[in-house]
Amino acid sequence: MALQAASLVSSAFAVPKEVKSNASFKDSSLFGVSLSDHLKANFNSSALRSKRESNQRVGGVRAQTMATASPAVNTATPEAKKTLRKGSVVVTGASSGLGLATAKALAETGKWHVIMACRDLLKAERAAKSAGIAKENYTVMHLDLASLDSVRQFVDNFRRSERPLDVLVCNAAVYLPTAKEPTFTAEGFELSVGTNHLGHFLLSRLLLDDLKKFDYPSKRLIIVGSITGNTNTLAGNVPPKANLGDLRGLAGGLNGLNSSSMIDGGEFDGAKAYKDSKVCNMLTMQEFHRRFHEETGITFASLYPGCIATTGLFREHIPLFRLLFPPFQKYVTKGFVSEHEAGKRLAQVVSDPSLTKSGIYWSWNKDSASFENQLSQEASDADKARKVWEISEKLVGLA
Ligand code: LMG
Ligand code: NDP
Ligand code: PMR
Repeated sequence: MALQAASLVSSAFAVPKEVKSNASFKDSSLFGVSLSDHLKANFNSSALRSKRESNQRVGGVRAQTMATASPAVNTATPEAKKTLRKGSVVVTGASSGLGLATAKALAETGKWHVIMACRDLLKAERAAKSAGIAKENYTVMHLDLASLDSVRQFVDNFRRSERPLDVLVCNAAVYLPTAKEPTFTAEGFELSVGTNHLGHFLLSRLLLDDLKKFDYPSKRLIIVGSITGNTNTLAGNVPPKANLGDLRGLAGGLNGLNSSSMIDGGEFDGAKAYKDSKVCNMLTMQEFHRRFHEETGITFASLYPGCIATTGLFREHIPLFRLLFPPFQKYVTKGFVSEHEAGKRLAQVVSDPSLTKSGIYWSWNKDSASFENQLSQEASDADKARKVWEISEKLVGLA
């Protein structure tokens, strides 16, 4: 145990080569923060702030709250359309936590119509109401990421609604830290990786065509990542650590029958499966960037929004954990962030004109300034990203 803790501490405190020269000890190792990146991010955001006003579009889209409501594309001339209509953003898992806070933050600007893509329509509708999101600024549509049929159905429904797609936010996730045995999606994939990665993988692959179609000034595809999938941080070194290994379990379909339910082929571990799924999310974002950024101009991004220790993500954890985790993050690690603050951060990645750079994993400092963070070695391994992409294509029926 002592040995384990010691190795945990030493690897967590190792300073990444790239930031050695100008990052402080605390910046680079504890929270994965590089001071130089922080300064760069600050500079960029103030330099580009003046562009913001001219880039923001207001107006045109009709209010609706039903998935089946009539088309809402602005019928003005292409030029007018470019300058007049609201942005249209799909947020998965917008019925609670980060997704809901992001939907609220975007809706409140009056410049976005949020499509809340949720598995529980009633819960989503209630959540939107109690968060005070104005009716004309959101639409709830059904999406269960644990079923690939549901993902395809969502894409069909979305297309039939004839709404534009300007930004897609892959936010939904499940975390099953106390599960002793694996559970599975409709197609038989282990639930955490099946939902968090494979469901989103299919969704974003299908909706890429839709993103390409519309002429919004800044189109983005965002996949929420996390610090706990990054082993170059202290948080990422709390066992069990993320590790995709040689992907043998993923290649076998994660079905727990003729293959392991874990990506690396090991024994089922719910906390590890979640962290592995976040590594897949971050790898997928970079593979999208490599394959499609130049051709499409779409911005591909991931982020760590901070430790939002109060969300529903921890609903399956033991009550003692849920009680102690928020004060631990607030007062010990100081990594805590409120749902409101985290929602503003993700909303920034959706709409801030200073965050158009593609292929970036965004994080924030304590004063909530965004910076380009460094991913762990595994989460930035281009060869692994390609392999995860190719295997995932087969699993979801795209190849
Ligand atoms: C597994 O447990 C779970 O079994 C699994 O279900 C899943 O949740 C998984 O990764 C997720 O974790 C991991 C287990 C192993 O961790 C624990 O059991 C820790 C329980 C504590 C939970 C946190 C909330 C409660 C905190 C109590 C608040 C009191 C404050 C005490 C502060 C103590 C700080 C350490 O974890 C380990 O093996 C841990 C190994 C030993 C930990 C040593 C950590 C060394 C780090 C150095 C200290 C740095 C302190 C923080 C930085 C402060 C900087 C200002
Ligand atoms: P929540 O549990 O509050 O929100 C997760 C959302 O995902 C819920 O709306 C949930 O729906 C939805 N969801 C779960 N399964 C499915 C499914 N099969 N189909 C459709 N939607 C589904 O957690 P958070 O807000 O904390 O998590 C949001 C994102 O933030 C996740 O990607 C998580 O990994 C990430 N994150 C969170 C951190 C934190 O500290 N909380 C830190 C870093 C990253 P329902 O309401 O119906 O349950
Ligand atoms: Mg972690 C140093 C800072 C830090 C940060 C920013 C997080 C974030 N955590 C940190 C440190 C620690 N955590 C330490 C030192 C411990 C051992 C006491 C610790 C423990 C811990 C547990 C048991 N932490 C956790 C858990 C969870 O169950 C959460 C998890 O891993 O879910 C996959 C979690 C988290 N810690 C975080 C964040 C953001 C989480 C939520 C998980 C996520 O969404 O990635």
